[in-house]
Amino acid sequence: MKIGINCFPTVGGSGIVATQLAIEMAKKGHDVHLISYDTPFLLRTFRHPNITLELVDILSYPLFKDIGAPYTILAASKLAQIAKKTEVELLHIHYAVPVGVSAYLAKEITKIPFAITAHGSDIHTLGIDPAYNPVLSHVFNEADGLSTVSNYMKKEIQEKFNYERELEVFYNPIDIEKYQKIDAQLCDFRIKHENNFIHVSNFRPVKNAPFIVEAFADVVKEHPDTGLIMVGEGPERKKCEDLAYNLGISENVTFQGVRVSIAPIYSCGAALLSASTNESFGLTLAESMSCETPVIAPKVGGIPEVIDHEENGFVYEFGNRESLTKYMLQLVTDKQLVKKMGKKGREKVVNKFEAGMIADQYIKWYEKILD
Ligand code: GMT
Repeated sequence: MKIGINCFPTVGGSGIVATQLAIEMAKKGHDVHLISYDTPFLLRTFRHPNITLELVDILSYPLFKDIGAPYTILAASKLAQIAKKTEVELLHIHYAVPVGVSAYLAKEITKIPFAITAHGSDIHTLGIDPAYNPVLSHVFNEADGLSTVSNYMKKEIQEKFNYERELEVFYNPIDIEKYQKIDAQLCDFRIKHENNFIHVSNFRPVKNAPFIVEAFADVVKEHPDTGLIMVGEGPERKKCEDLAYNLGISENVTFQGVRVSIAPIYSCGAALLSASTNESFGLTLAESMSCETPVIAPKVGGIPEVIDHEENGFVYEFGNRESLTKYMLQLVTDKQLVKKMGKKGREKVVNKFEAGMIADQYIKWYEKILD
């Protein structure tokens, strides 16, 4: 097959999922044209002859200084060019805003079919807003295929977009070779504390990261030799740093910035913590589970589809700090439980989220669309 896959190049989940899919397809012998405005994060450390990188030209103009370059048009032109110049049979757009609209335009120009995978905030934050909803509803109904990443998201789309056609659910693909437990002794990462909790995010307000720092401070009161390792970069990172300082736990909290290799960090955790206000799936939860580290996350969005409560982690009521700290303390004091839940988590990832298997599901979907 020859597929054009469009995504954001940043460390965000939709870009990672799209690039992982491109990698799996390339390994299976398919040709992928990966389209973005910069080299996607995973492609910086991976090369494959079956993957061609297609860059959207960002042509700006002084008149656009307040609104930014009209990316929808620029991407549409690129998609139309790819449709004309290459033998790509289908365009697959990851994250509906704004390139879903570009693909719709490219089809108007070239007749190339397109499919969209909605990932999260393109639906539950932007998509439901009247500023985006009418255009997205139209585009979804005109698309040749629409998929999303959890049953929660499927319901959201059906309810909020007047969408009654077929809607597939494909969970996030996890590279189970890359994400596997690494012996703490072999970690390229110096562990300062006896027990560690991990948080991995882009520190956007939706991740609610300061809540994690507050809950962690409660745990430190009882177990001073506990660390919190915060990975990633984003708007609320500094707020977390200041909060850690004000709560007198700066020594316990380390900020690692964006990391290419995080399996060693997941591997040294008693648990990965999430406090998100919404999460369509929760890619980092599944990555952590793949490394045999249990997860503690709120009962929002698609998270209950990823975590089986008390099996491979804990799900707490959103905003309930007492409940979060209770589960953290339980794991700090029970290493056997960490191990048991970790094994169950890995099992779930291997059976439900393994990247090659998820890629096969996408490929079947492409075949159905093109049939
Ligand atoms: O939707 C977003 O906020 C951004 C998106 C991204 O591009 O980073 O993340 C979403 O897509 C991931 C991959 O499908 C999911 O694992 C994340 O749960 C989801 N984020 C949210 O729903 C907040």
